[in-house]
Amino acid sequence: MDGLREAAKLLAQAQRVAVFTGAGISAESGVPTFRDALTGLWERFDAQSLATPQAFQDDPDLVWGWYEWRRHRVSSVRPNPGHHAVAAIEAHAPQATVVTQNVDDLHERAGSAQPVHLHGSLFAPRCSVCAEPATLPAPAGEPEDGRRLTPPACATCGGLIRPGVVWFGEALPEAALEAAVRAAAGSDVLLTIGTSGLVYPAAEIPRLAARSGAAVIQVNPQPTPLDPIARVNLHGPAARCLPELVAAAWP
Ligand code: BV8
Ligand code: ZN
Repeated sequence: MDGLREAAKLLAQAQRVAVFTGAGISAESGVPTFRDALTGLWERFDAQSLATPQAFQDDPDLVWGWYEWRRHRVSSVRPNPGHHAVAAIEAHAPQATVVTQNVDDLHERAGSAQPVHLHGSLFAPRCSVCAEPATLPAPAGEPEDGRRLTPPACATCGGLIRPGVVWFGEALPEAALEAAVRAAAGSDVLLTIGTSGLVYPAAEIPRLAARSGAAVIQVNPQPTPLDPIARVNLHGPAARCLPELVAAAWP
């Protein structure tokens, strides 16, 4: 049976579905994936060194400028058919949980009710000193790629506002990680979509699902370290494969 038919059969029969997404699901909306996020000025920097507390401490204007550029980019694009297909899975499956590594809001804007954000969000800035949530001005004109921007000051304590994302070396939000582990361990099917499966502990999620007996279906144009644990590998772009999968599972 070809991959799509087998995946559709698994999905249609599943009672509890976990959907695990990475930057690849937002690629066709025009959001650069993590590894090629560094377009323009950012080519000189390695994302993994910019997405750290140290980088923010050393040069808050550079880091804040990068995140504000990314937030404006996300606000200026739209969810793609891949995001909408994930919302359709949530509507059809008896029980479904969306867990994302992405810090964009495209799942929400496509209709997913409460995606679990393992790595936080571009839209939840907070004070780097007292952790007070901060409100951000609606994106004005997109800061041109790579402009430095001075982070606003916290209204409560005057500390620097930081992006509400999880940086390398920072712990994931406990509640989010727990919800993701519960969803993976309890799933019959886990769909892993558009992730290189390289960053931990998030990358444990699909592996945990497989260990717990779930059938893992991977959607990615490239091979990844998750290939061996996938029951089905759909080698194609999410914006094409996911709508095809939903149409085949629930004709
Ligand atoms: C932590 C937010 C400890 C910020 C991100 C073992 C255990 C625990 C930790 C570690 C460990 N080993 C190493 C570590 C440290 C580190 C880590 O994993 N390093 C890696 C590089 C080895 N982990 C951490 O630091 C984590 N913290 O462990 O803290 C701790 C514990 C207690 C107390 C204190 C400390 C925190 C990691 C979180 C980092 N933050 N994002 C921001 O966005 O700026 S990570 C970021 O990169 C993403 O969120 C994502 O998780 C990760 C990888 O990105 P992907 O989403 O996979 O995207 P990528 O670009 O890599 O790939 C895109 C894929 O899409 C590709 O496969 C491509 O083929 C595919 N694709 C392209 N187009 C399409 C497509 N697919 C479908 N359709 C398409 N059209
Ligand atoms: Zn503060």
